[in-house]
Order: sequence, then C-alpha cells, then structure tokens
Amino acid sequence: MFKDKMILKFAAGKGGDGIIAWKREKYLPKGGPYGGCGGYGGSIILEVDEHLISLEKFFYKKKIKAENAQPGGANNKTGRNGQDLIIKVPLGTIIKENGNILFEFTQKDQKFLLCKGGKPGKGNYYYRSSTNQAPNICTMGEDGEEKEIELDLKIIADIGLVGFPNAGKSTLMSKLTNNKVKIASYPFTTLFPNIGKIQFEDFSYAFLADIPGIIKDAHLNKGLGLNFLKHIERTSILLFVIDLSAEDPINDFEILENEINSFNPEILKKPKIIALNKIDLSDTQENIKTFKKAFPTYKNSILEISADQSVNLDLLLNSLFSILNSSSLEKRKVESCINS
Ligand SMILES: Nc1nc2c(ncn2[C@@H]2O[C@H](COP(=O)(O)OP(=O)(O)OP(=O)(O)O)[C@@H](O)[C@H]2O)c(=O)[nH]1
Ligand SMILES: [Mg+2]
Repeated sequence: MFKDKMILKFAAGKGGDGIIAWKREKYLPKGGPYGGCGGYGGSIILEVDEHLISLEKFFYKKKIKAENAQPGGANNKTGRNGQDLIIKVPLGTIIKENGNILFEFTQKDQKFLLCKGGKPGKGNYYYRSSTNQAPNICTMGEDGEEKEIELDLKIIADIGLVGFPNAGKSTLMSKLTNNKVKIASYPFTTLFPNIGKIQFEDFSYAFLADIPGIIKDAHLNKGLGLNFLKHIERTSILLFVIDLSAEDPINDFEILENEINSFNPEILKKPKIIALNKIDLSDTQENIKTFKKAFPTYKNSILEISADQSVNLDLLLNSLFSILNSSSLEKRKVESCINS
C-alpha cells in the first residue's frame, strides 16, 4: 500500500521525577538528603532512509511515543534516561505542523529533532545548601514535547515519466534503470510511483520516477486523478511517453499538458523530452510526421523510440545526460556514483 500523506501524533518521553530520600547509615545518626534526580526523557529524531519510497509503515499508527525516563533513586542515584526514538522516513518527506513546514528531507543522511525529551526533575540532594541542610523538596520531570505532524512525501528524482496508461512508461523504466517494474498490456498497471537509478557511462547516475498514467479529466479525479503529479514536481526533467499506436497521439500529448497545467503550471516549465514510443509497430511513421508538424517548438525535444525493442534508447540517454549536466539547471545535478 503506497501512502504519501498522513497526520500523526508524536510525543517525546517524560523526564524522570526527582525524589525525596534520606541518608540512613548505621553509624551516621544525622543522615542528610539523598534523593536523586530523574533522567531525561527520550527524544524523537527523524532520519532519511533512501530505500523507503512510501509512508505506509506509519499507516496503522495514531501516536508514536519515545520512552519515559526513570525517576531518581535513593543514594542520590540519577534515573536512567529514556531511549531516543529514531524514525526512518523516505527522502523527500516534508514535515509540517499546523500547515507550516518544519523541515524537508532533501538529502540523504539528514536528521531532524522533532520532539525533545522532557527535562528531569531534581531530587532533594540537589537542593541541599549551607542554610538548608535537610531540604524536603523535589521537582517532577517535565513532559516531553508533543506535536501533531503532517508527513507529506514528494519523491525526489531527477527525471519524471508522464504519459497515458499503457504508453510504455514502465517498460522504459525497466530498460533504463535497475528497477524492473511491472509491465502489462492493460491500463493502470502502475498504481503508485516507483523510482529507478539510471547509470550513465561516465559512472554518474540519476533517479527516474515512474508515476501512474494520466487520462483526460484526471483533474476531475478520472482514472487515478492527479495526486501523483506531486511526485514529479521536484524533478529536473519531464520525460513524456507517447504511444504512437494510439488513435490520436497529438491529442494525447495536449491532454497531458492540460492536465499537468491544471495541477501546477510550474511543472511544465521544466525541460522536456517527448519520447514517441512503439516505433517498432507498423503504421507509426505517419503519426511521427504529423506529431512533429503539430509541435514545431518541440522539434529538438522529440525522439522516436521503441522501449520494448530498445531502439534509440542510447539517444534518449544522451539527451537526458546533457540536460542534467546543463548549467541552466538550478536543481540537483547528476552526482558521481563514487559518492553514492
Ligand atoms: N510494440 C511495443 N509495445 C510496447 C512498447 N513499450 C511498451 N509496450 C507494451 O505496451 C504495454 C504497456 O506497457 P507499460 O510499460 O506497462 O505501460 P505504462 O505506460 O507503464 O502503463 P500504466 O502503468 O498502465 O500507466 C505492454 O504490453 C508493453 O509490452 C514498445 O516500444 N513497442
Ligand atoms: Mg506502468
């Protein structure tokens, strides 16, 4: 089950209470204060796990709580600290409280202290002084921070695949990346986003995101709707896949552009590559010609390919590589695999 949004309560552990205790030793008749302080409550820390691409592990949870600390002990013993709780979240998770962004996980190895554990209470040993040698007071440990948090996942990838159902997006994904996703001849085979890694010849790499197909009126919730488009909002390149054997590829492309535009017009400002797919099938030459004629401005962005038969995929990879390396991109560049 893929989940990319949820609201959850998080609570750090309570600090341990301080206690009142007295020194009572056989040959020490006067005794004295001897109550220890409590420990620190466990904090909640969020941390990126690059291998996660969904928030589903939180689905059955309502509240996540870190451990409380132990109270102080007699003999001025400090209570044990509550254990910090480290929770792994997918790269691309946005942490919001009351609609405000607290943190965004955009890089691997990032950590965020979400809820701080409660401070300890003090035992009566702490309060001893020259003027008060037998303090009869102690304080309680503080509650840990508690927050209601919205987790919103927007996958971070370099290239986003868009197209109608059955256009061949997943076929292309499985040819270009290490992710062998499900492919089938019926629409809506892909029901949630997938990510794969493209390895370029110079050992650099980029992440490709495959999202479910989009159809006409997806903005009115037809098909699987448009919610998955948020997962390509942060990509550097849009890779359209158009099925040349469809009845009207030109209309298909226009529909895709309109649907994306109604979701977020900013997405369409990204560099695009339009892969006209399935050229291995007969009678596709005419569609190629009319498509190119209909979109002269995209002349240099159109490539004819066969994902299934691996035709022109090297050209496609070259185009992706050169766009990713172009200095005009303010987004993350292709990183060297040595750093991966
Ligand atoms: N002839 C031919 N068939 C292809 C080509 N690429 C994909 N197909 C076929 O088209 C069908 C759909 O392919 P998928 O890769 O599952 O398409 P998709 O765009 O991921 O579809 P959804 O997940 O439903 O959105 C499958 O039967 C593929 O084998 C191609 O280049 N040539
Ligand atoms: Mg698919």
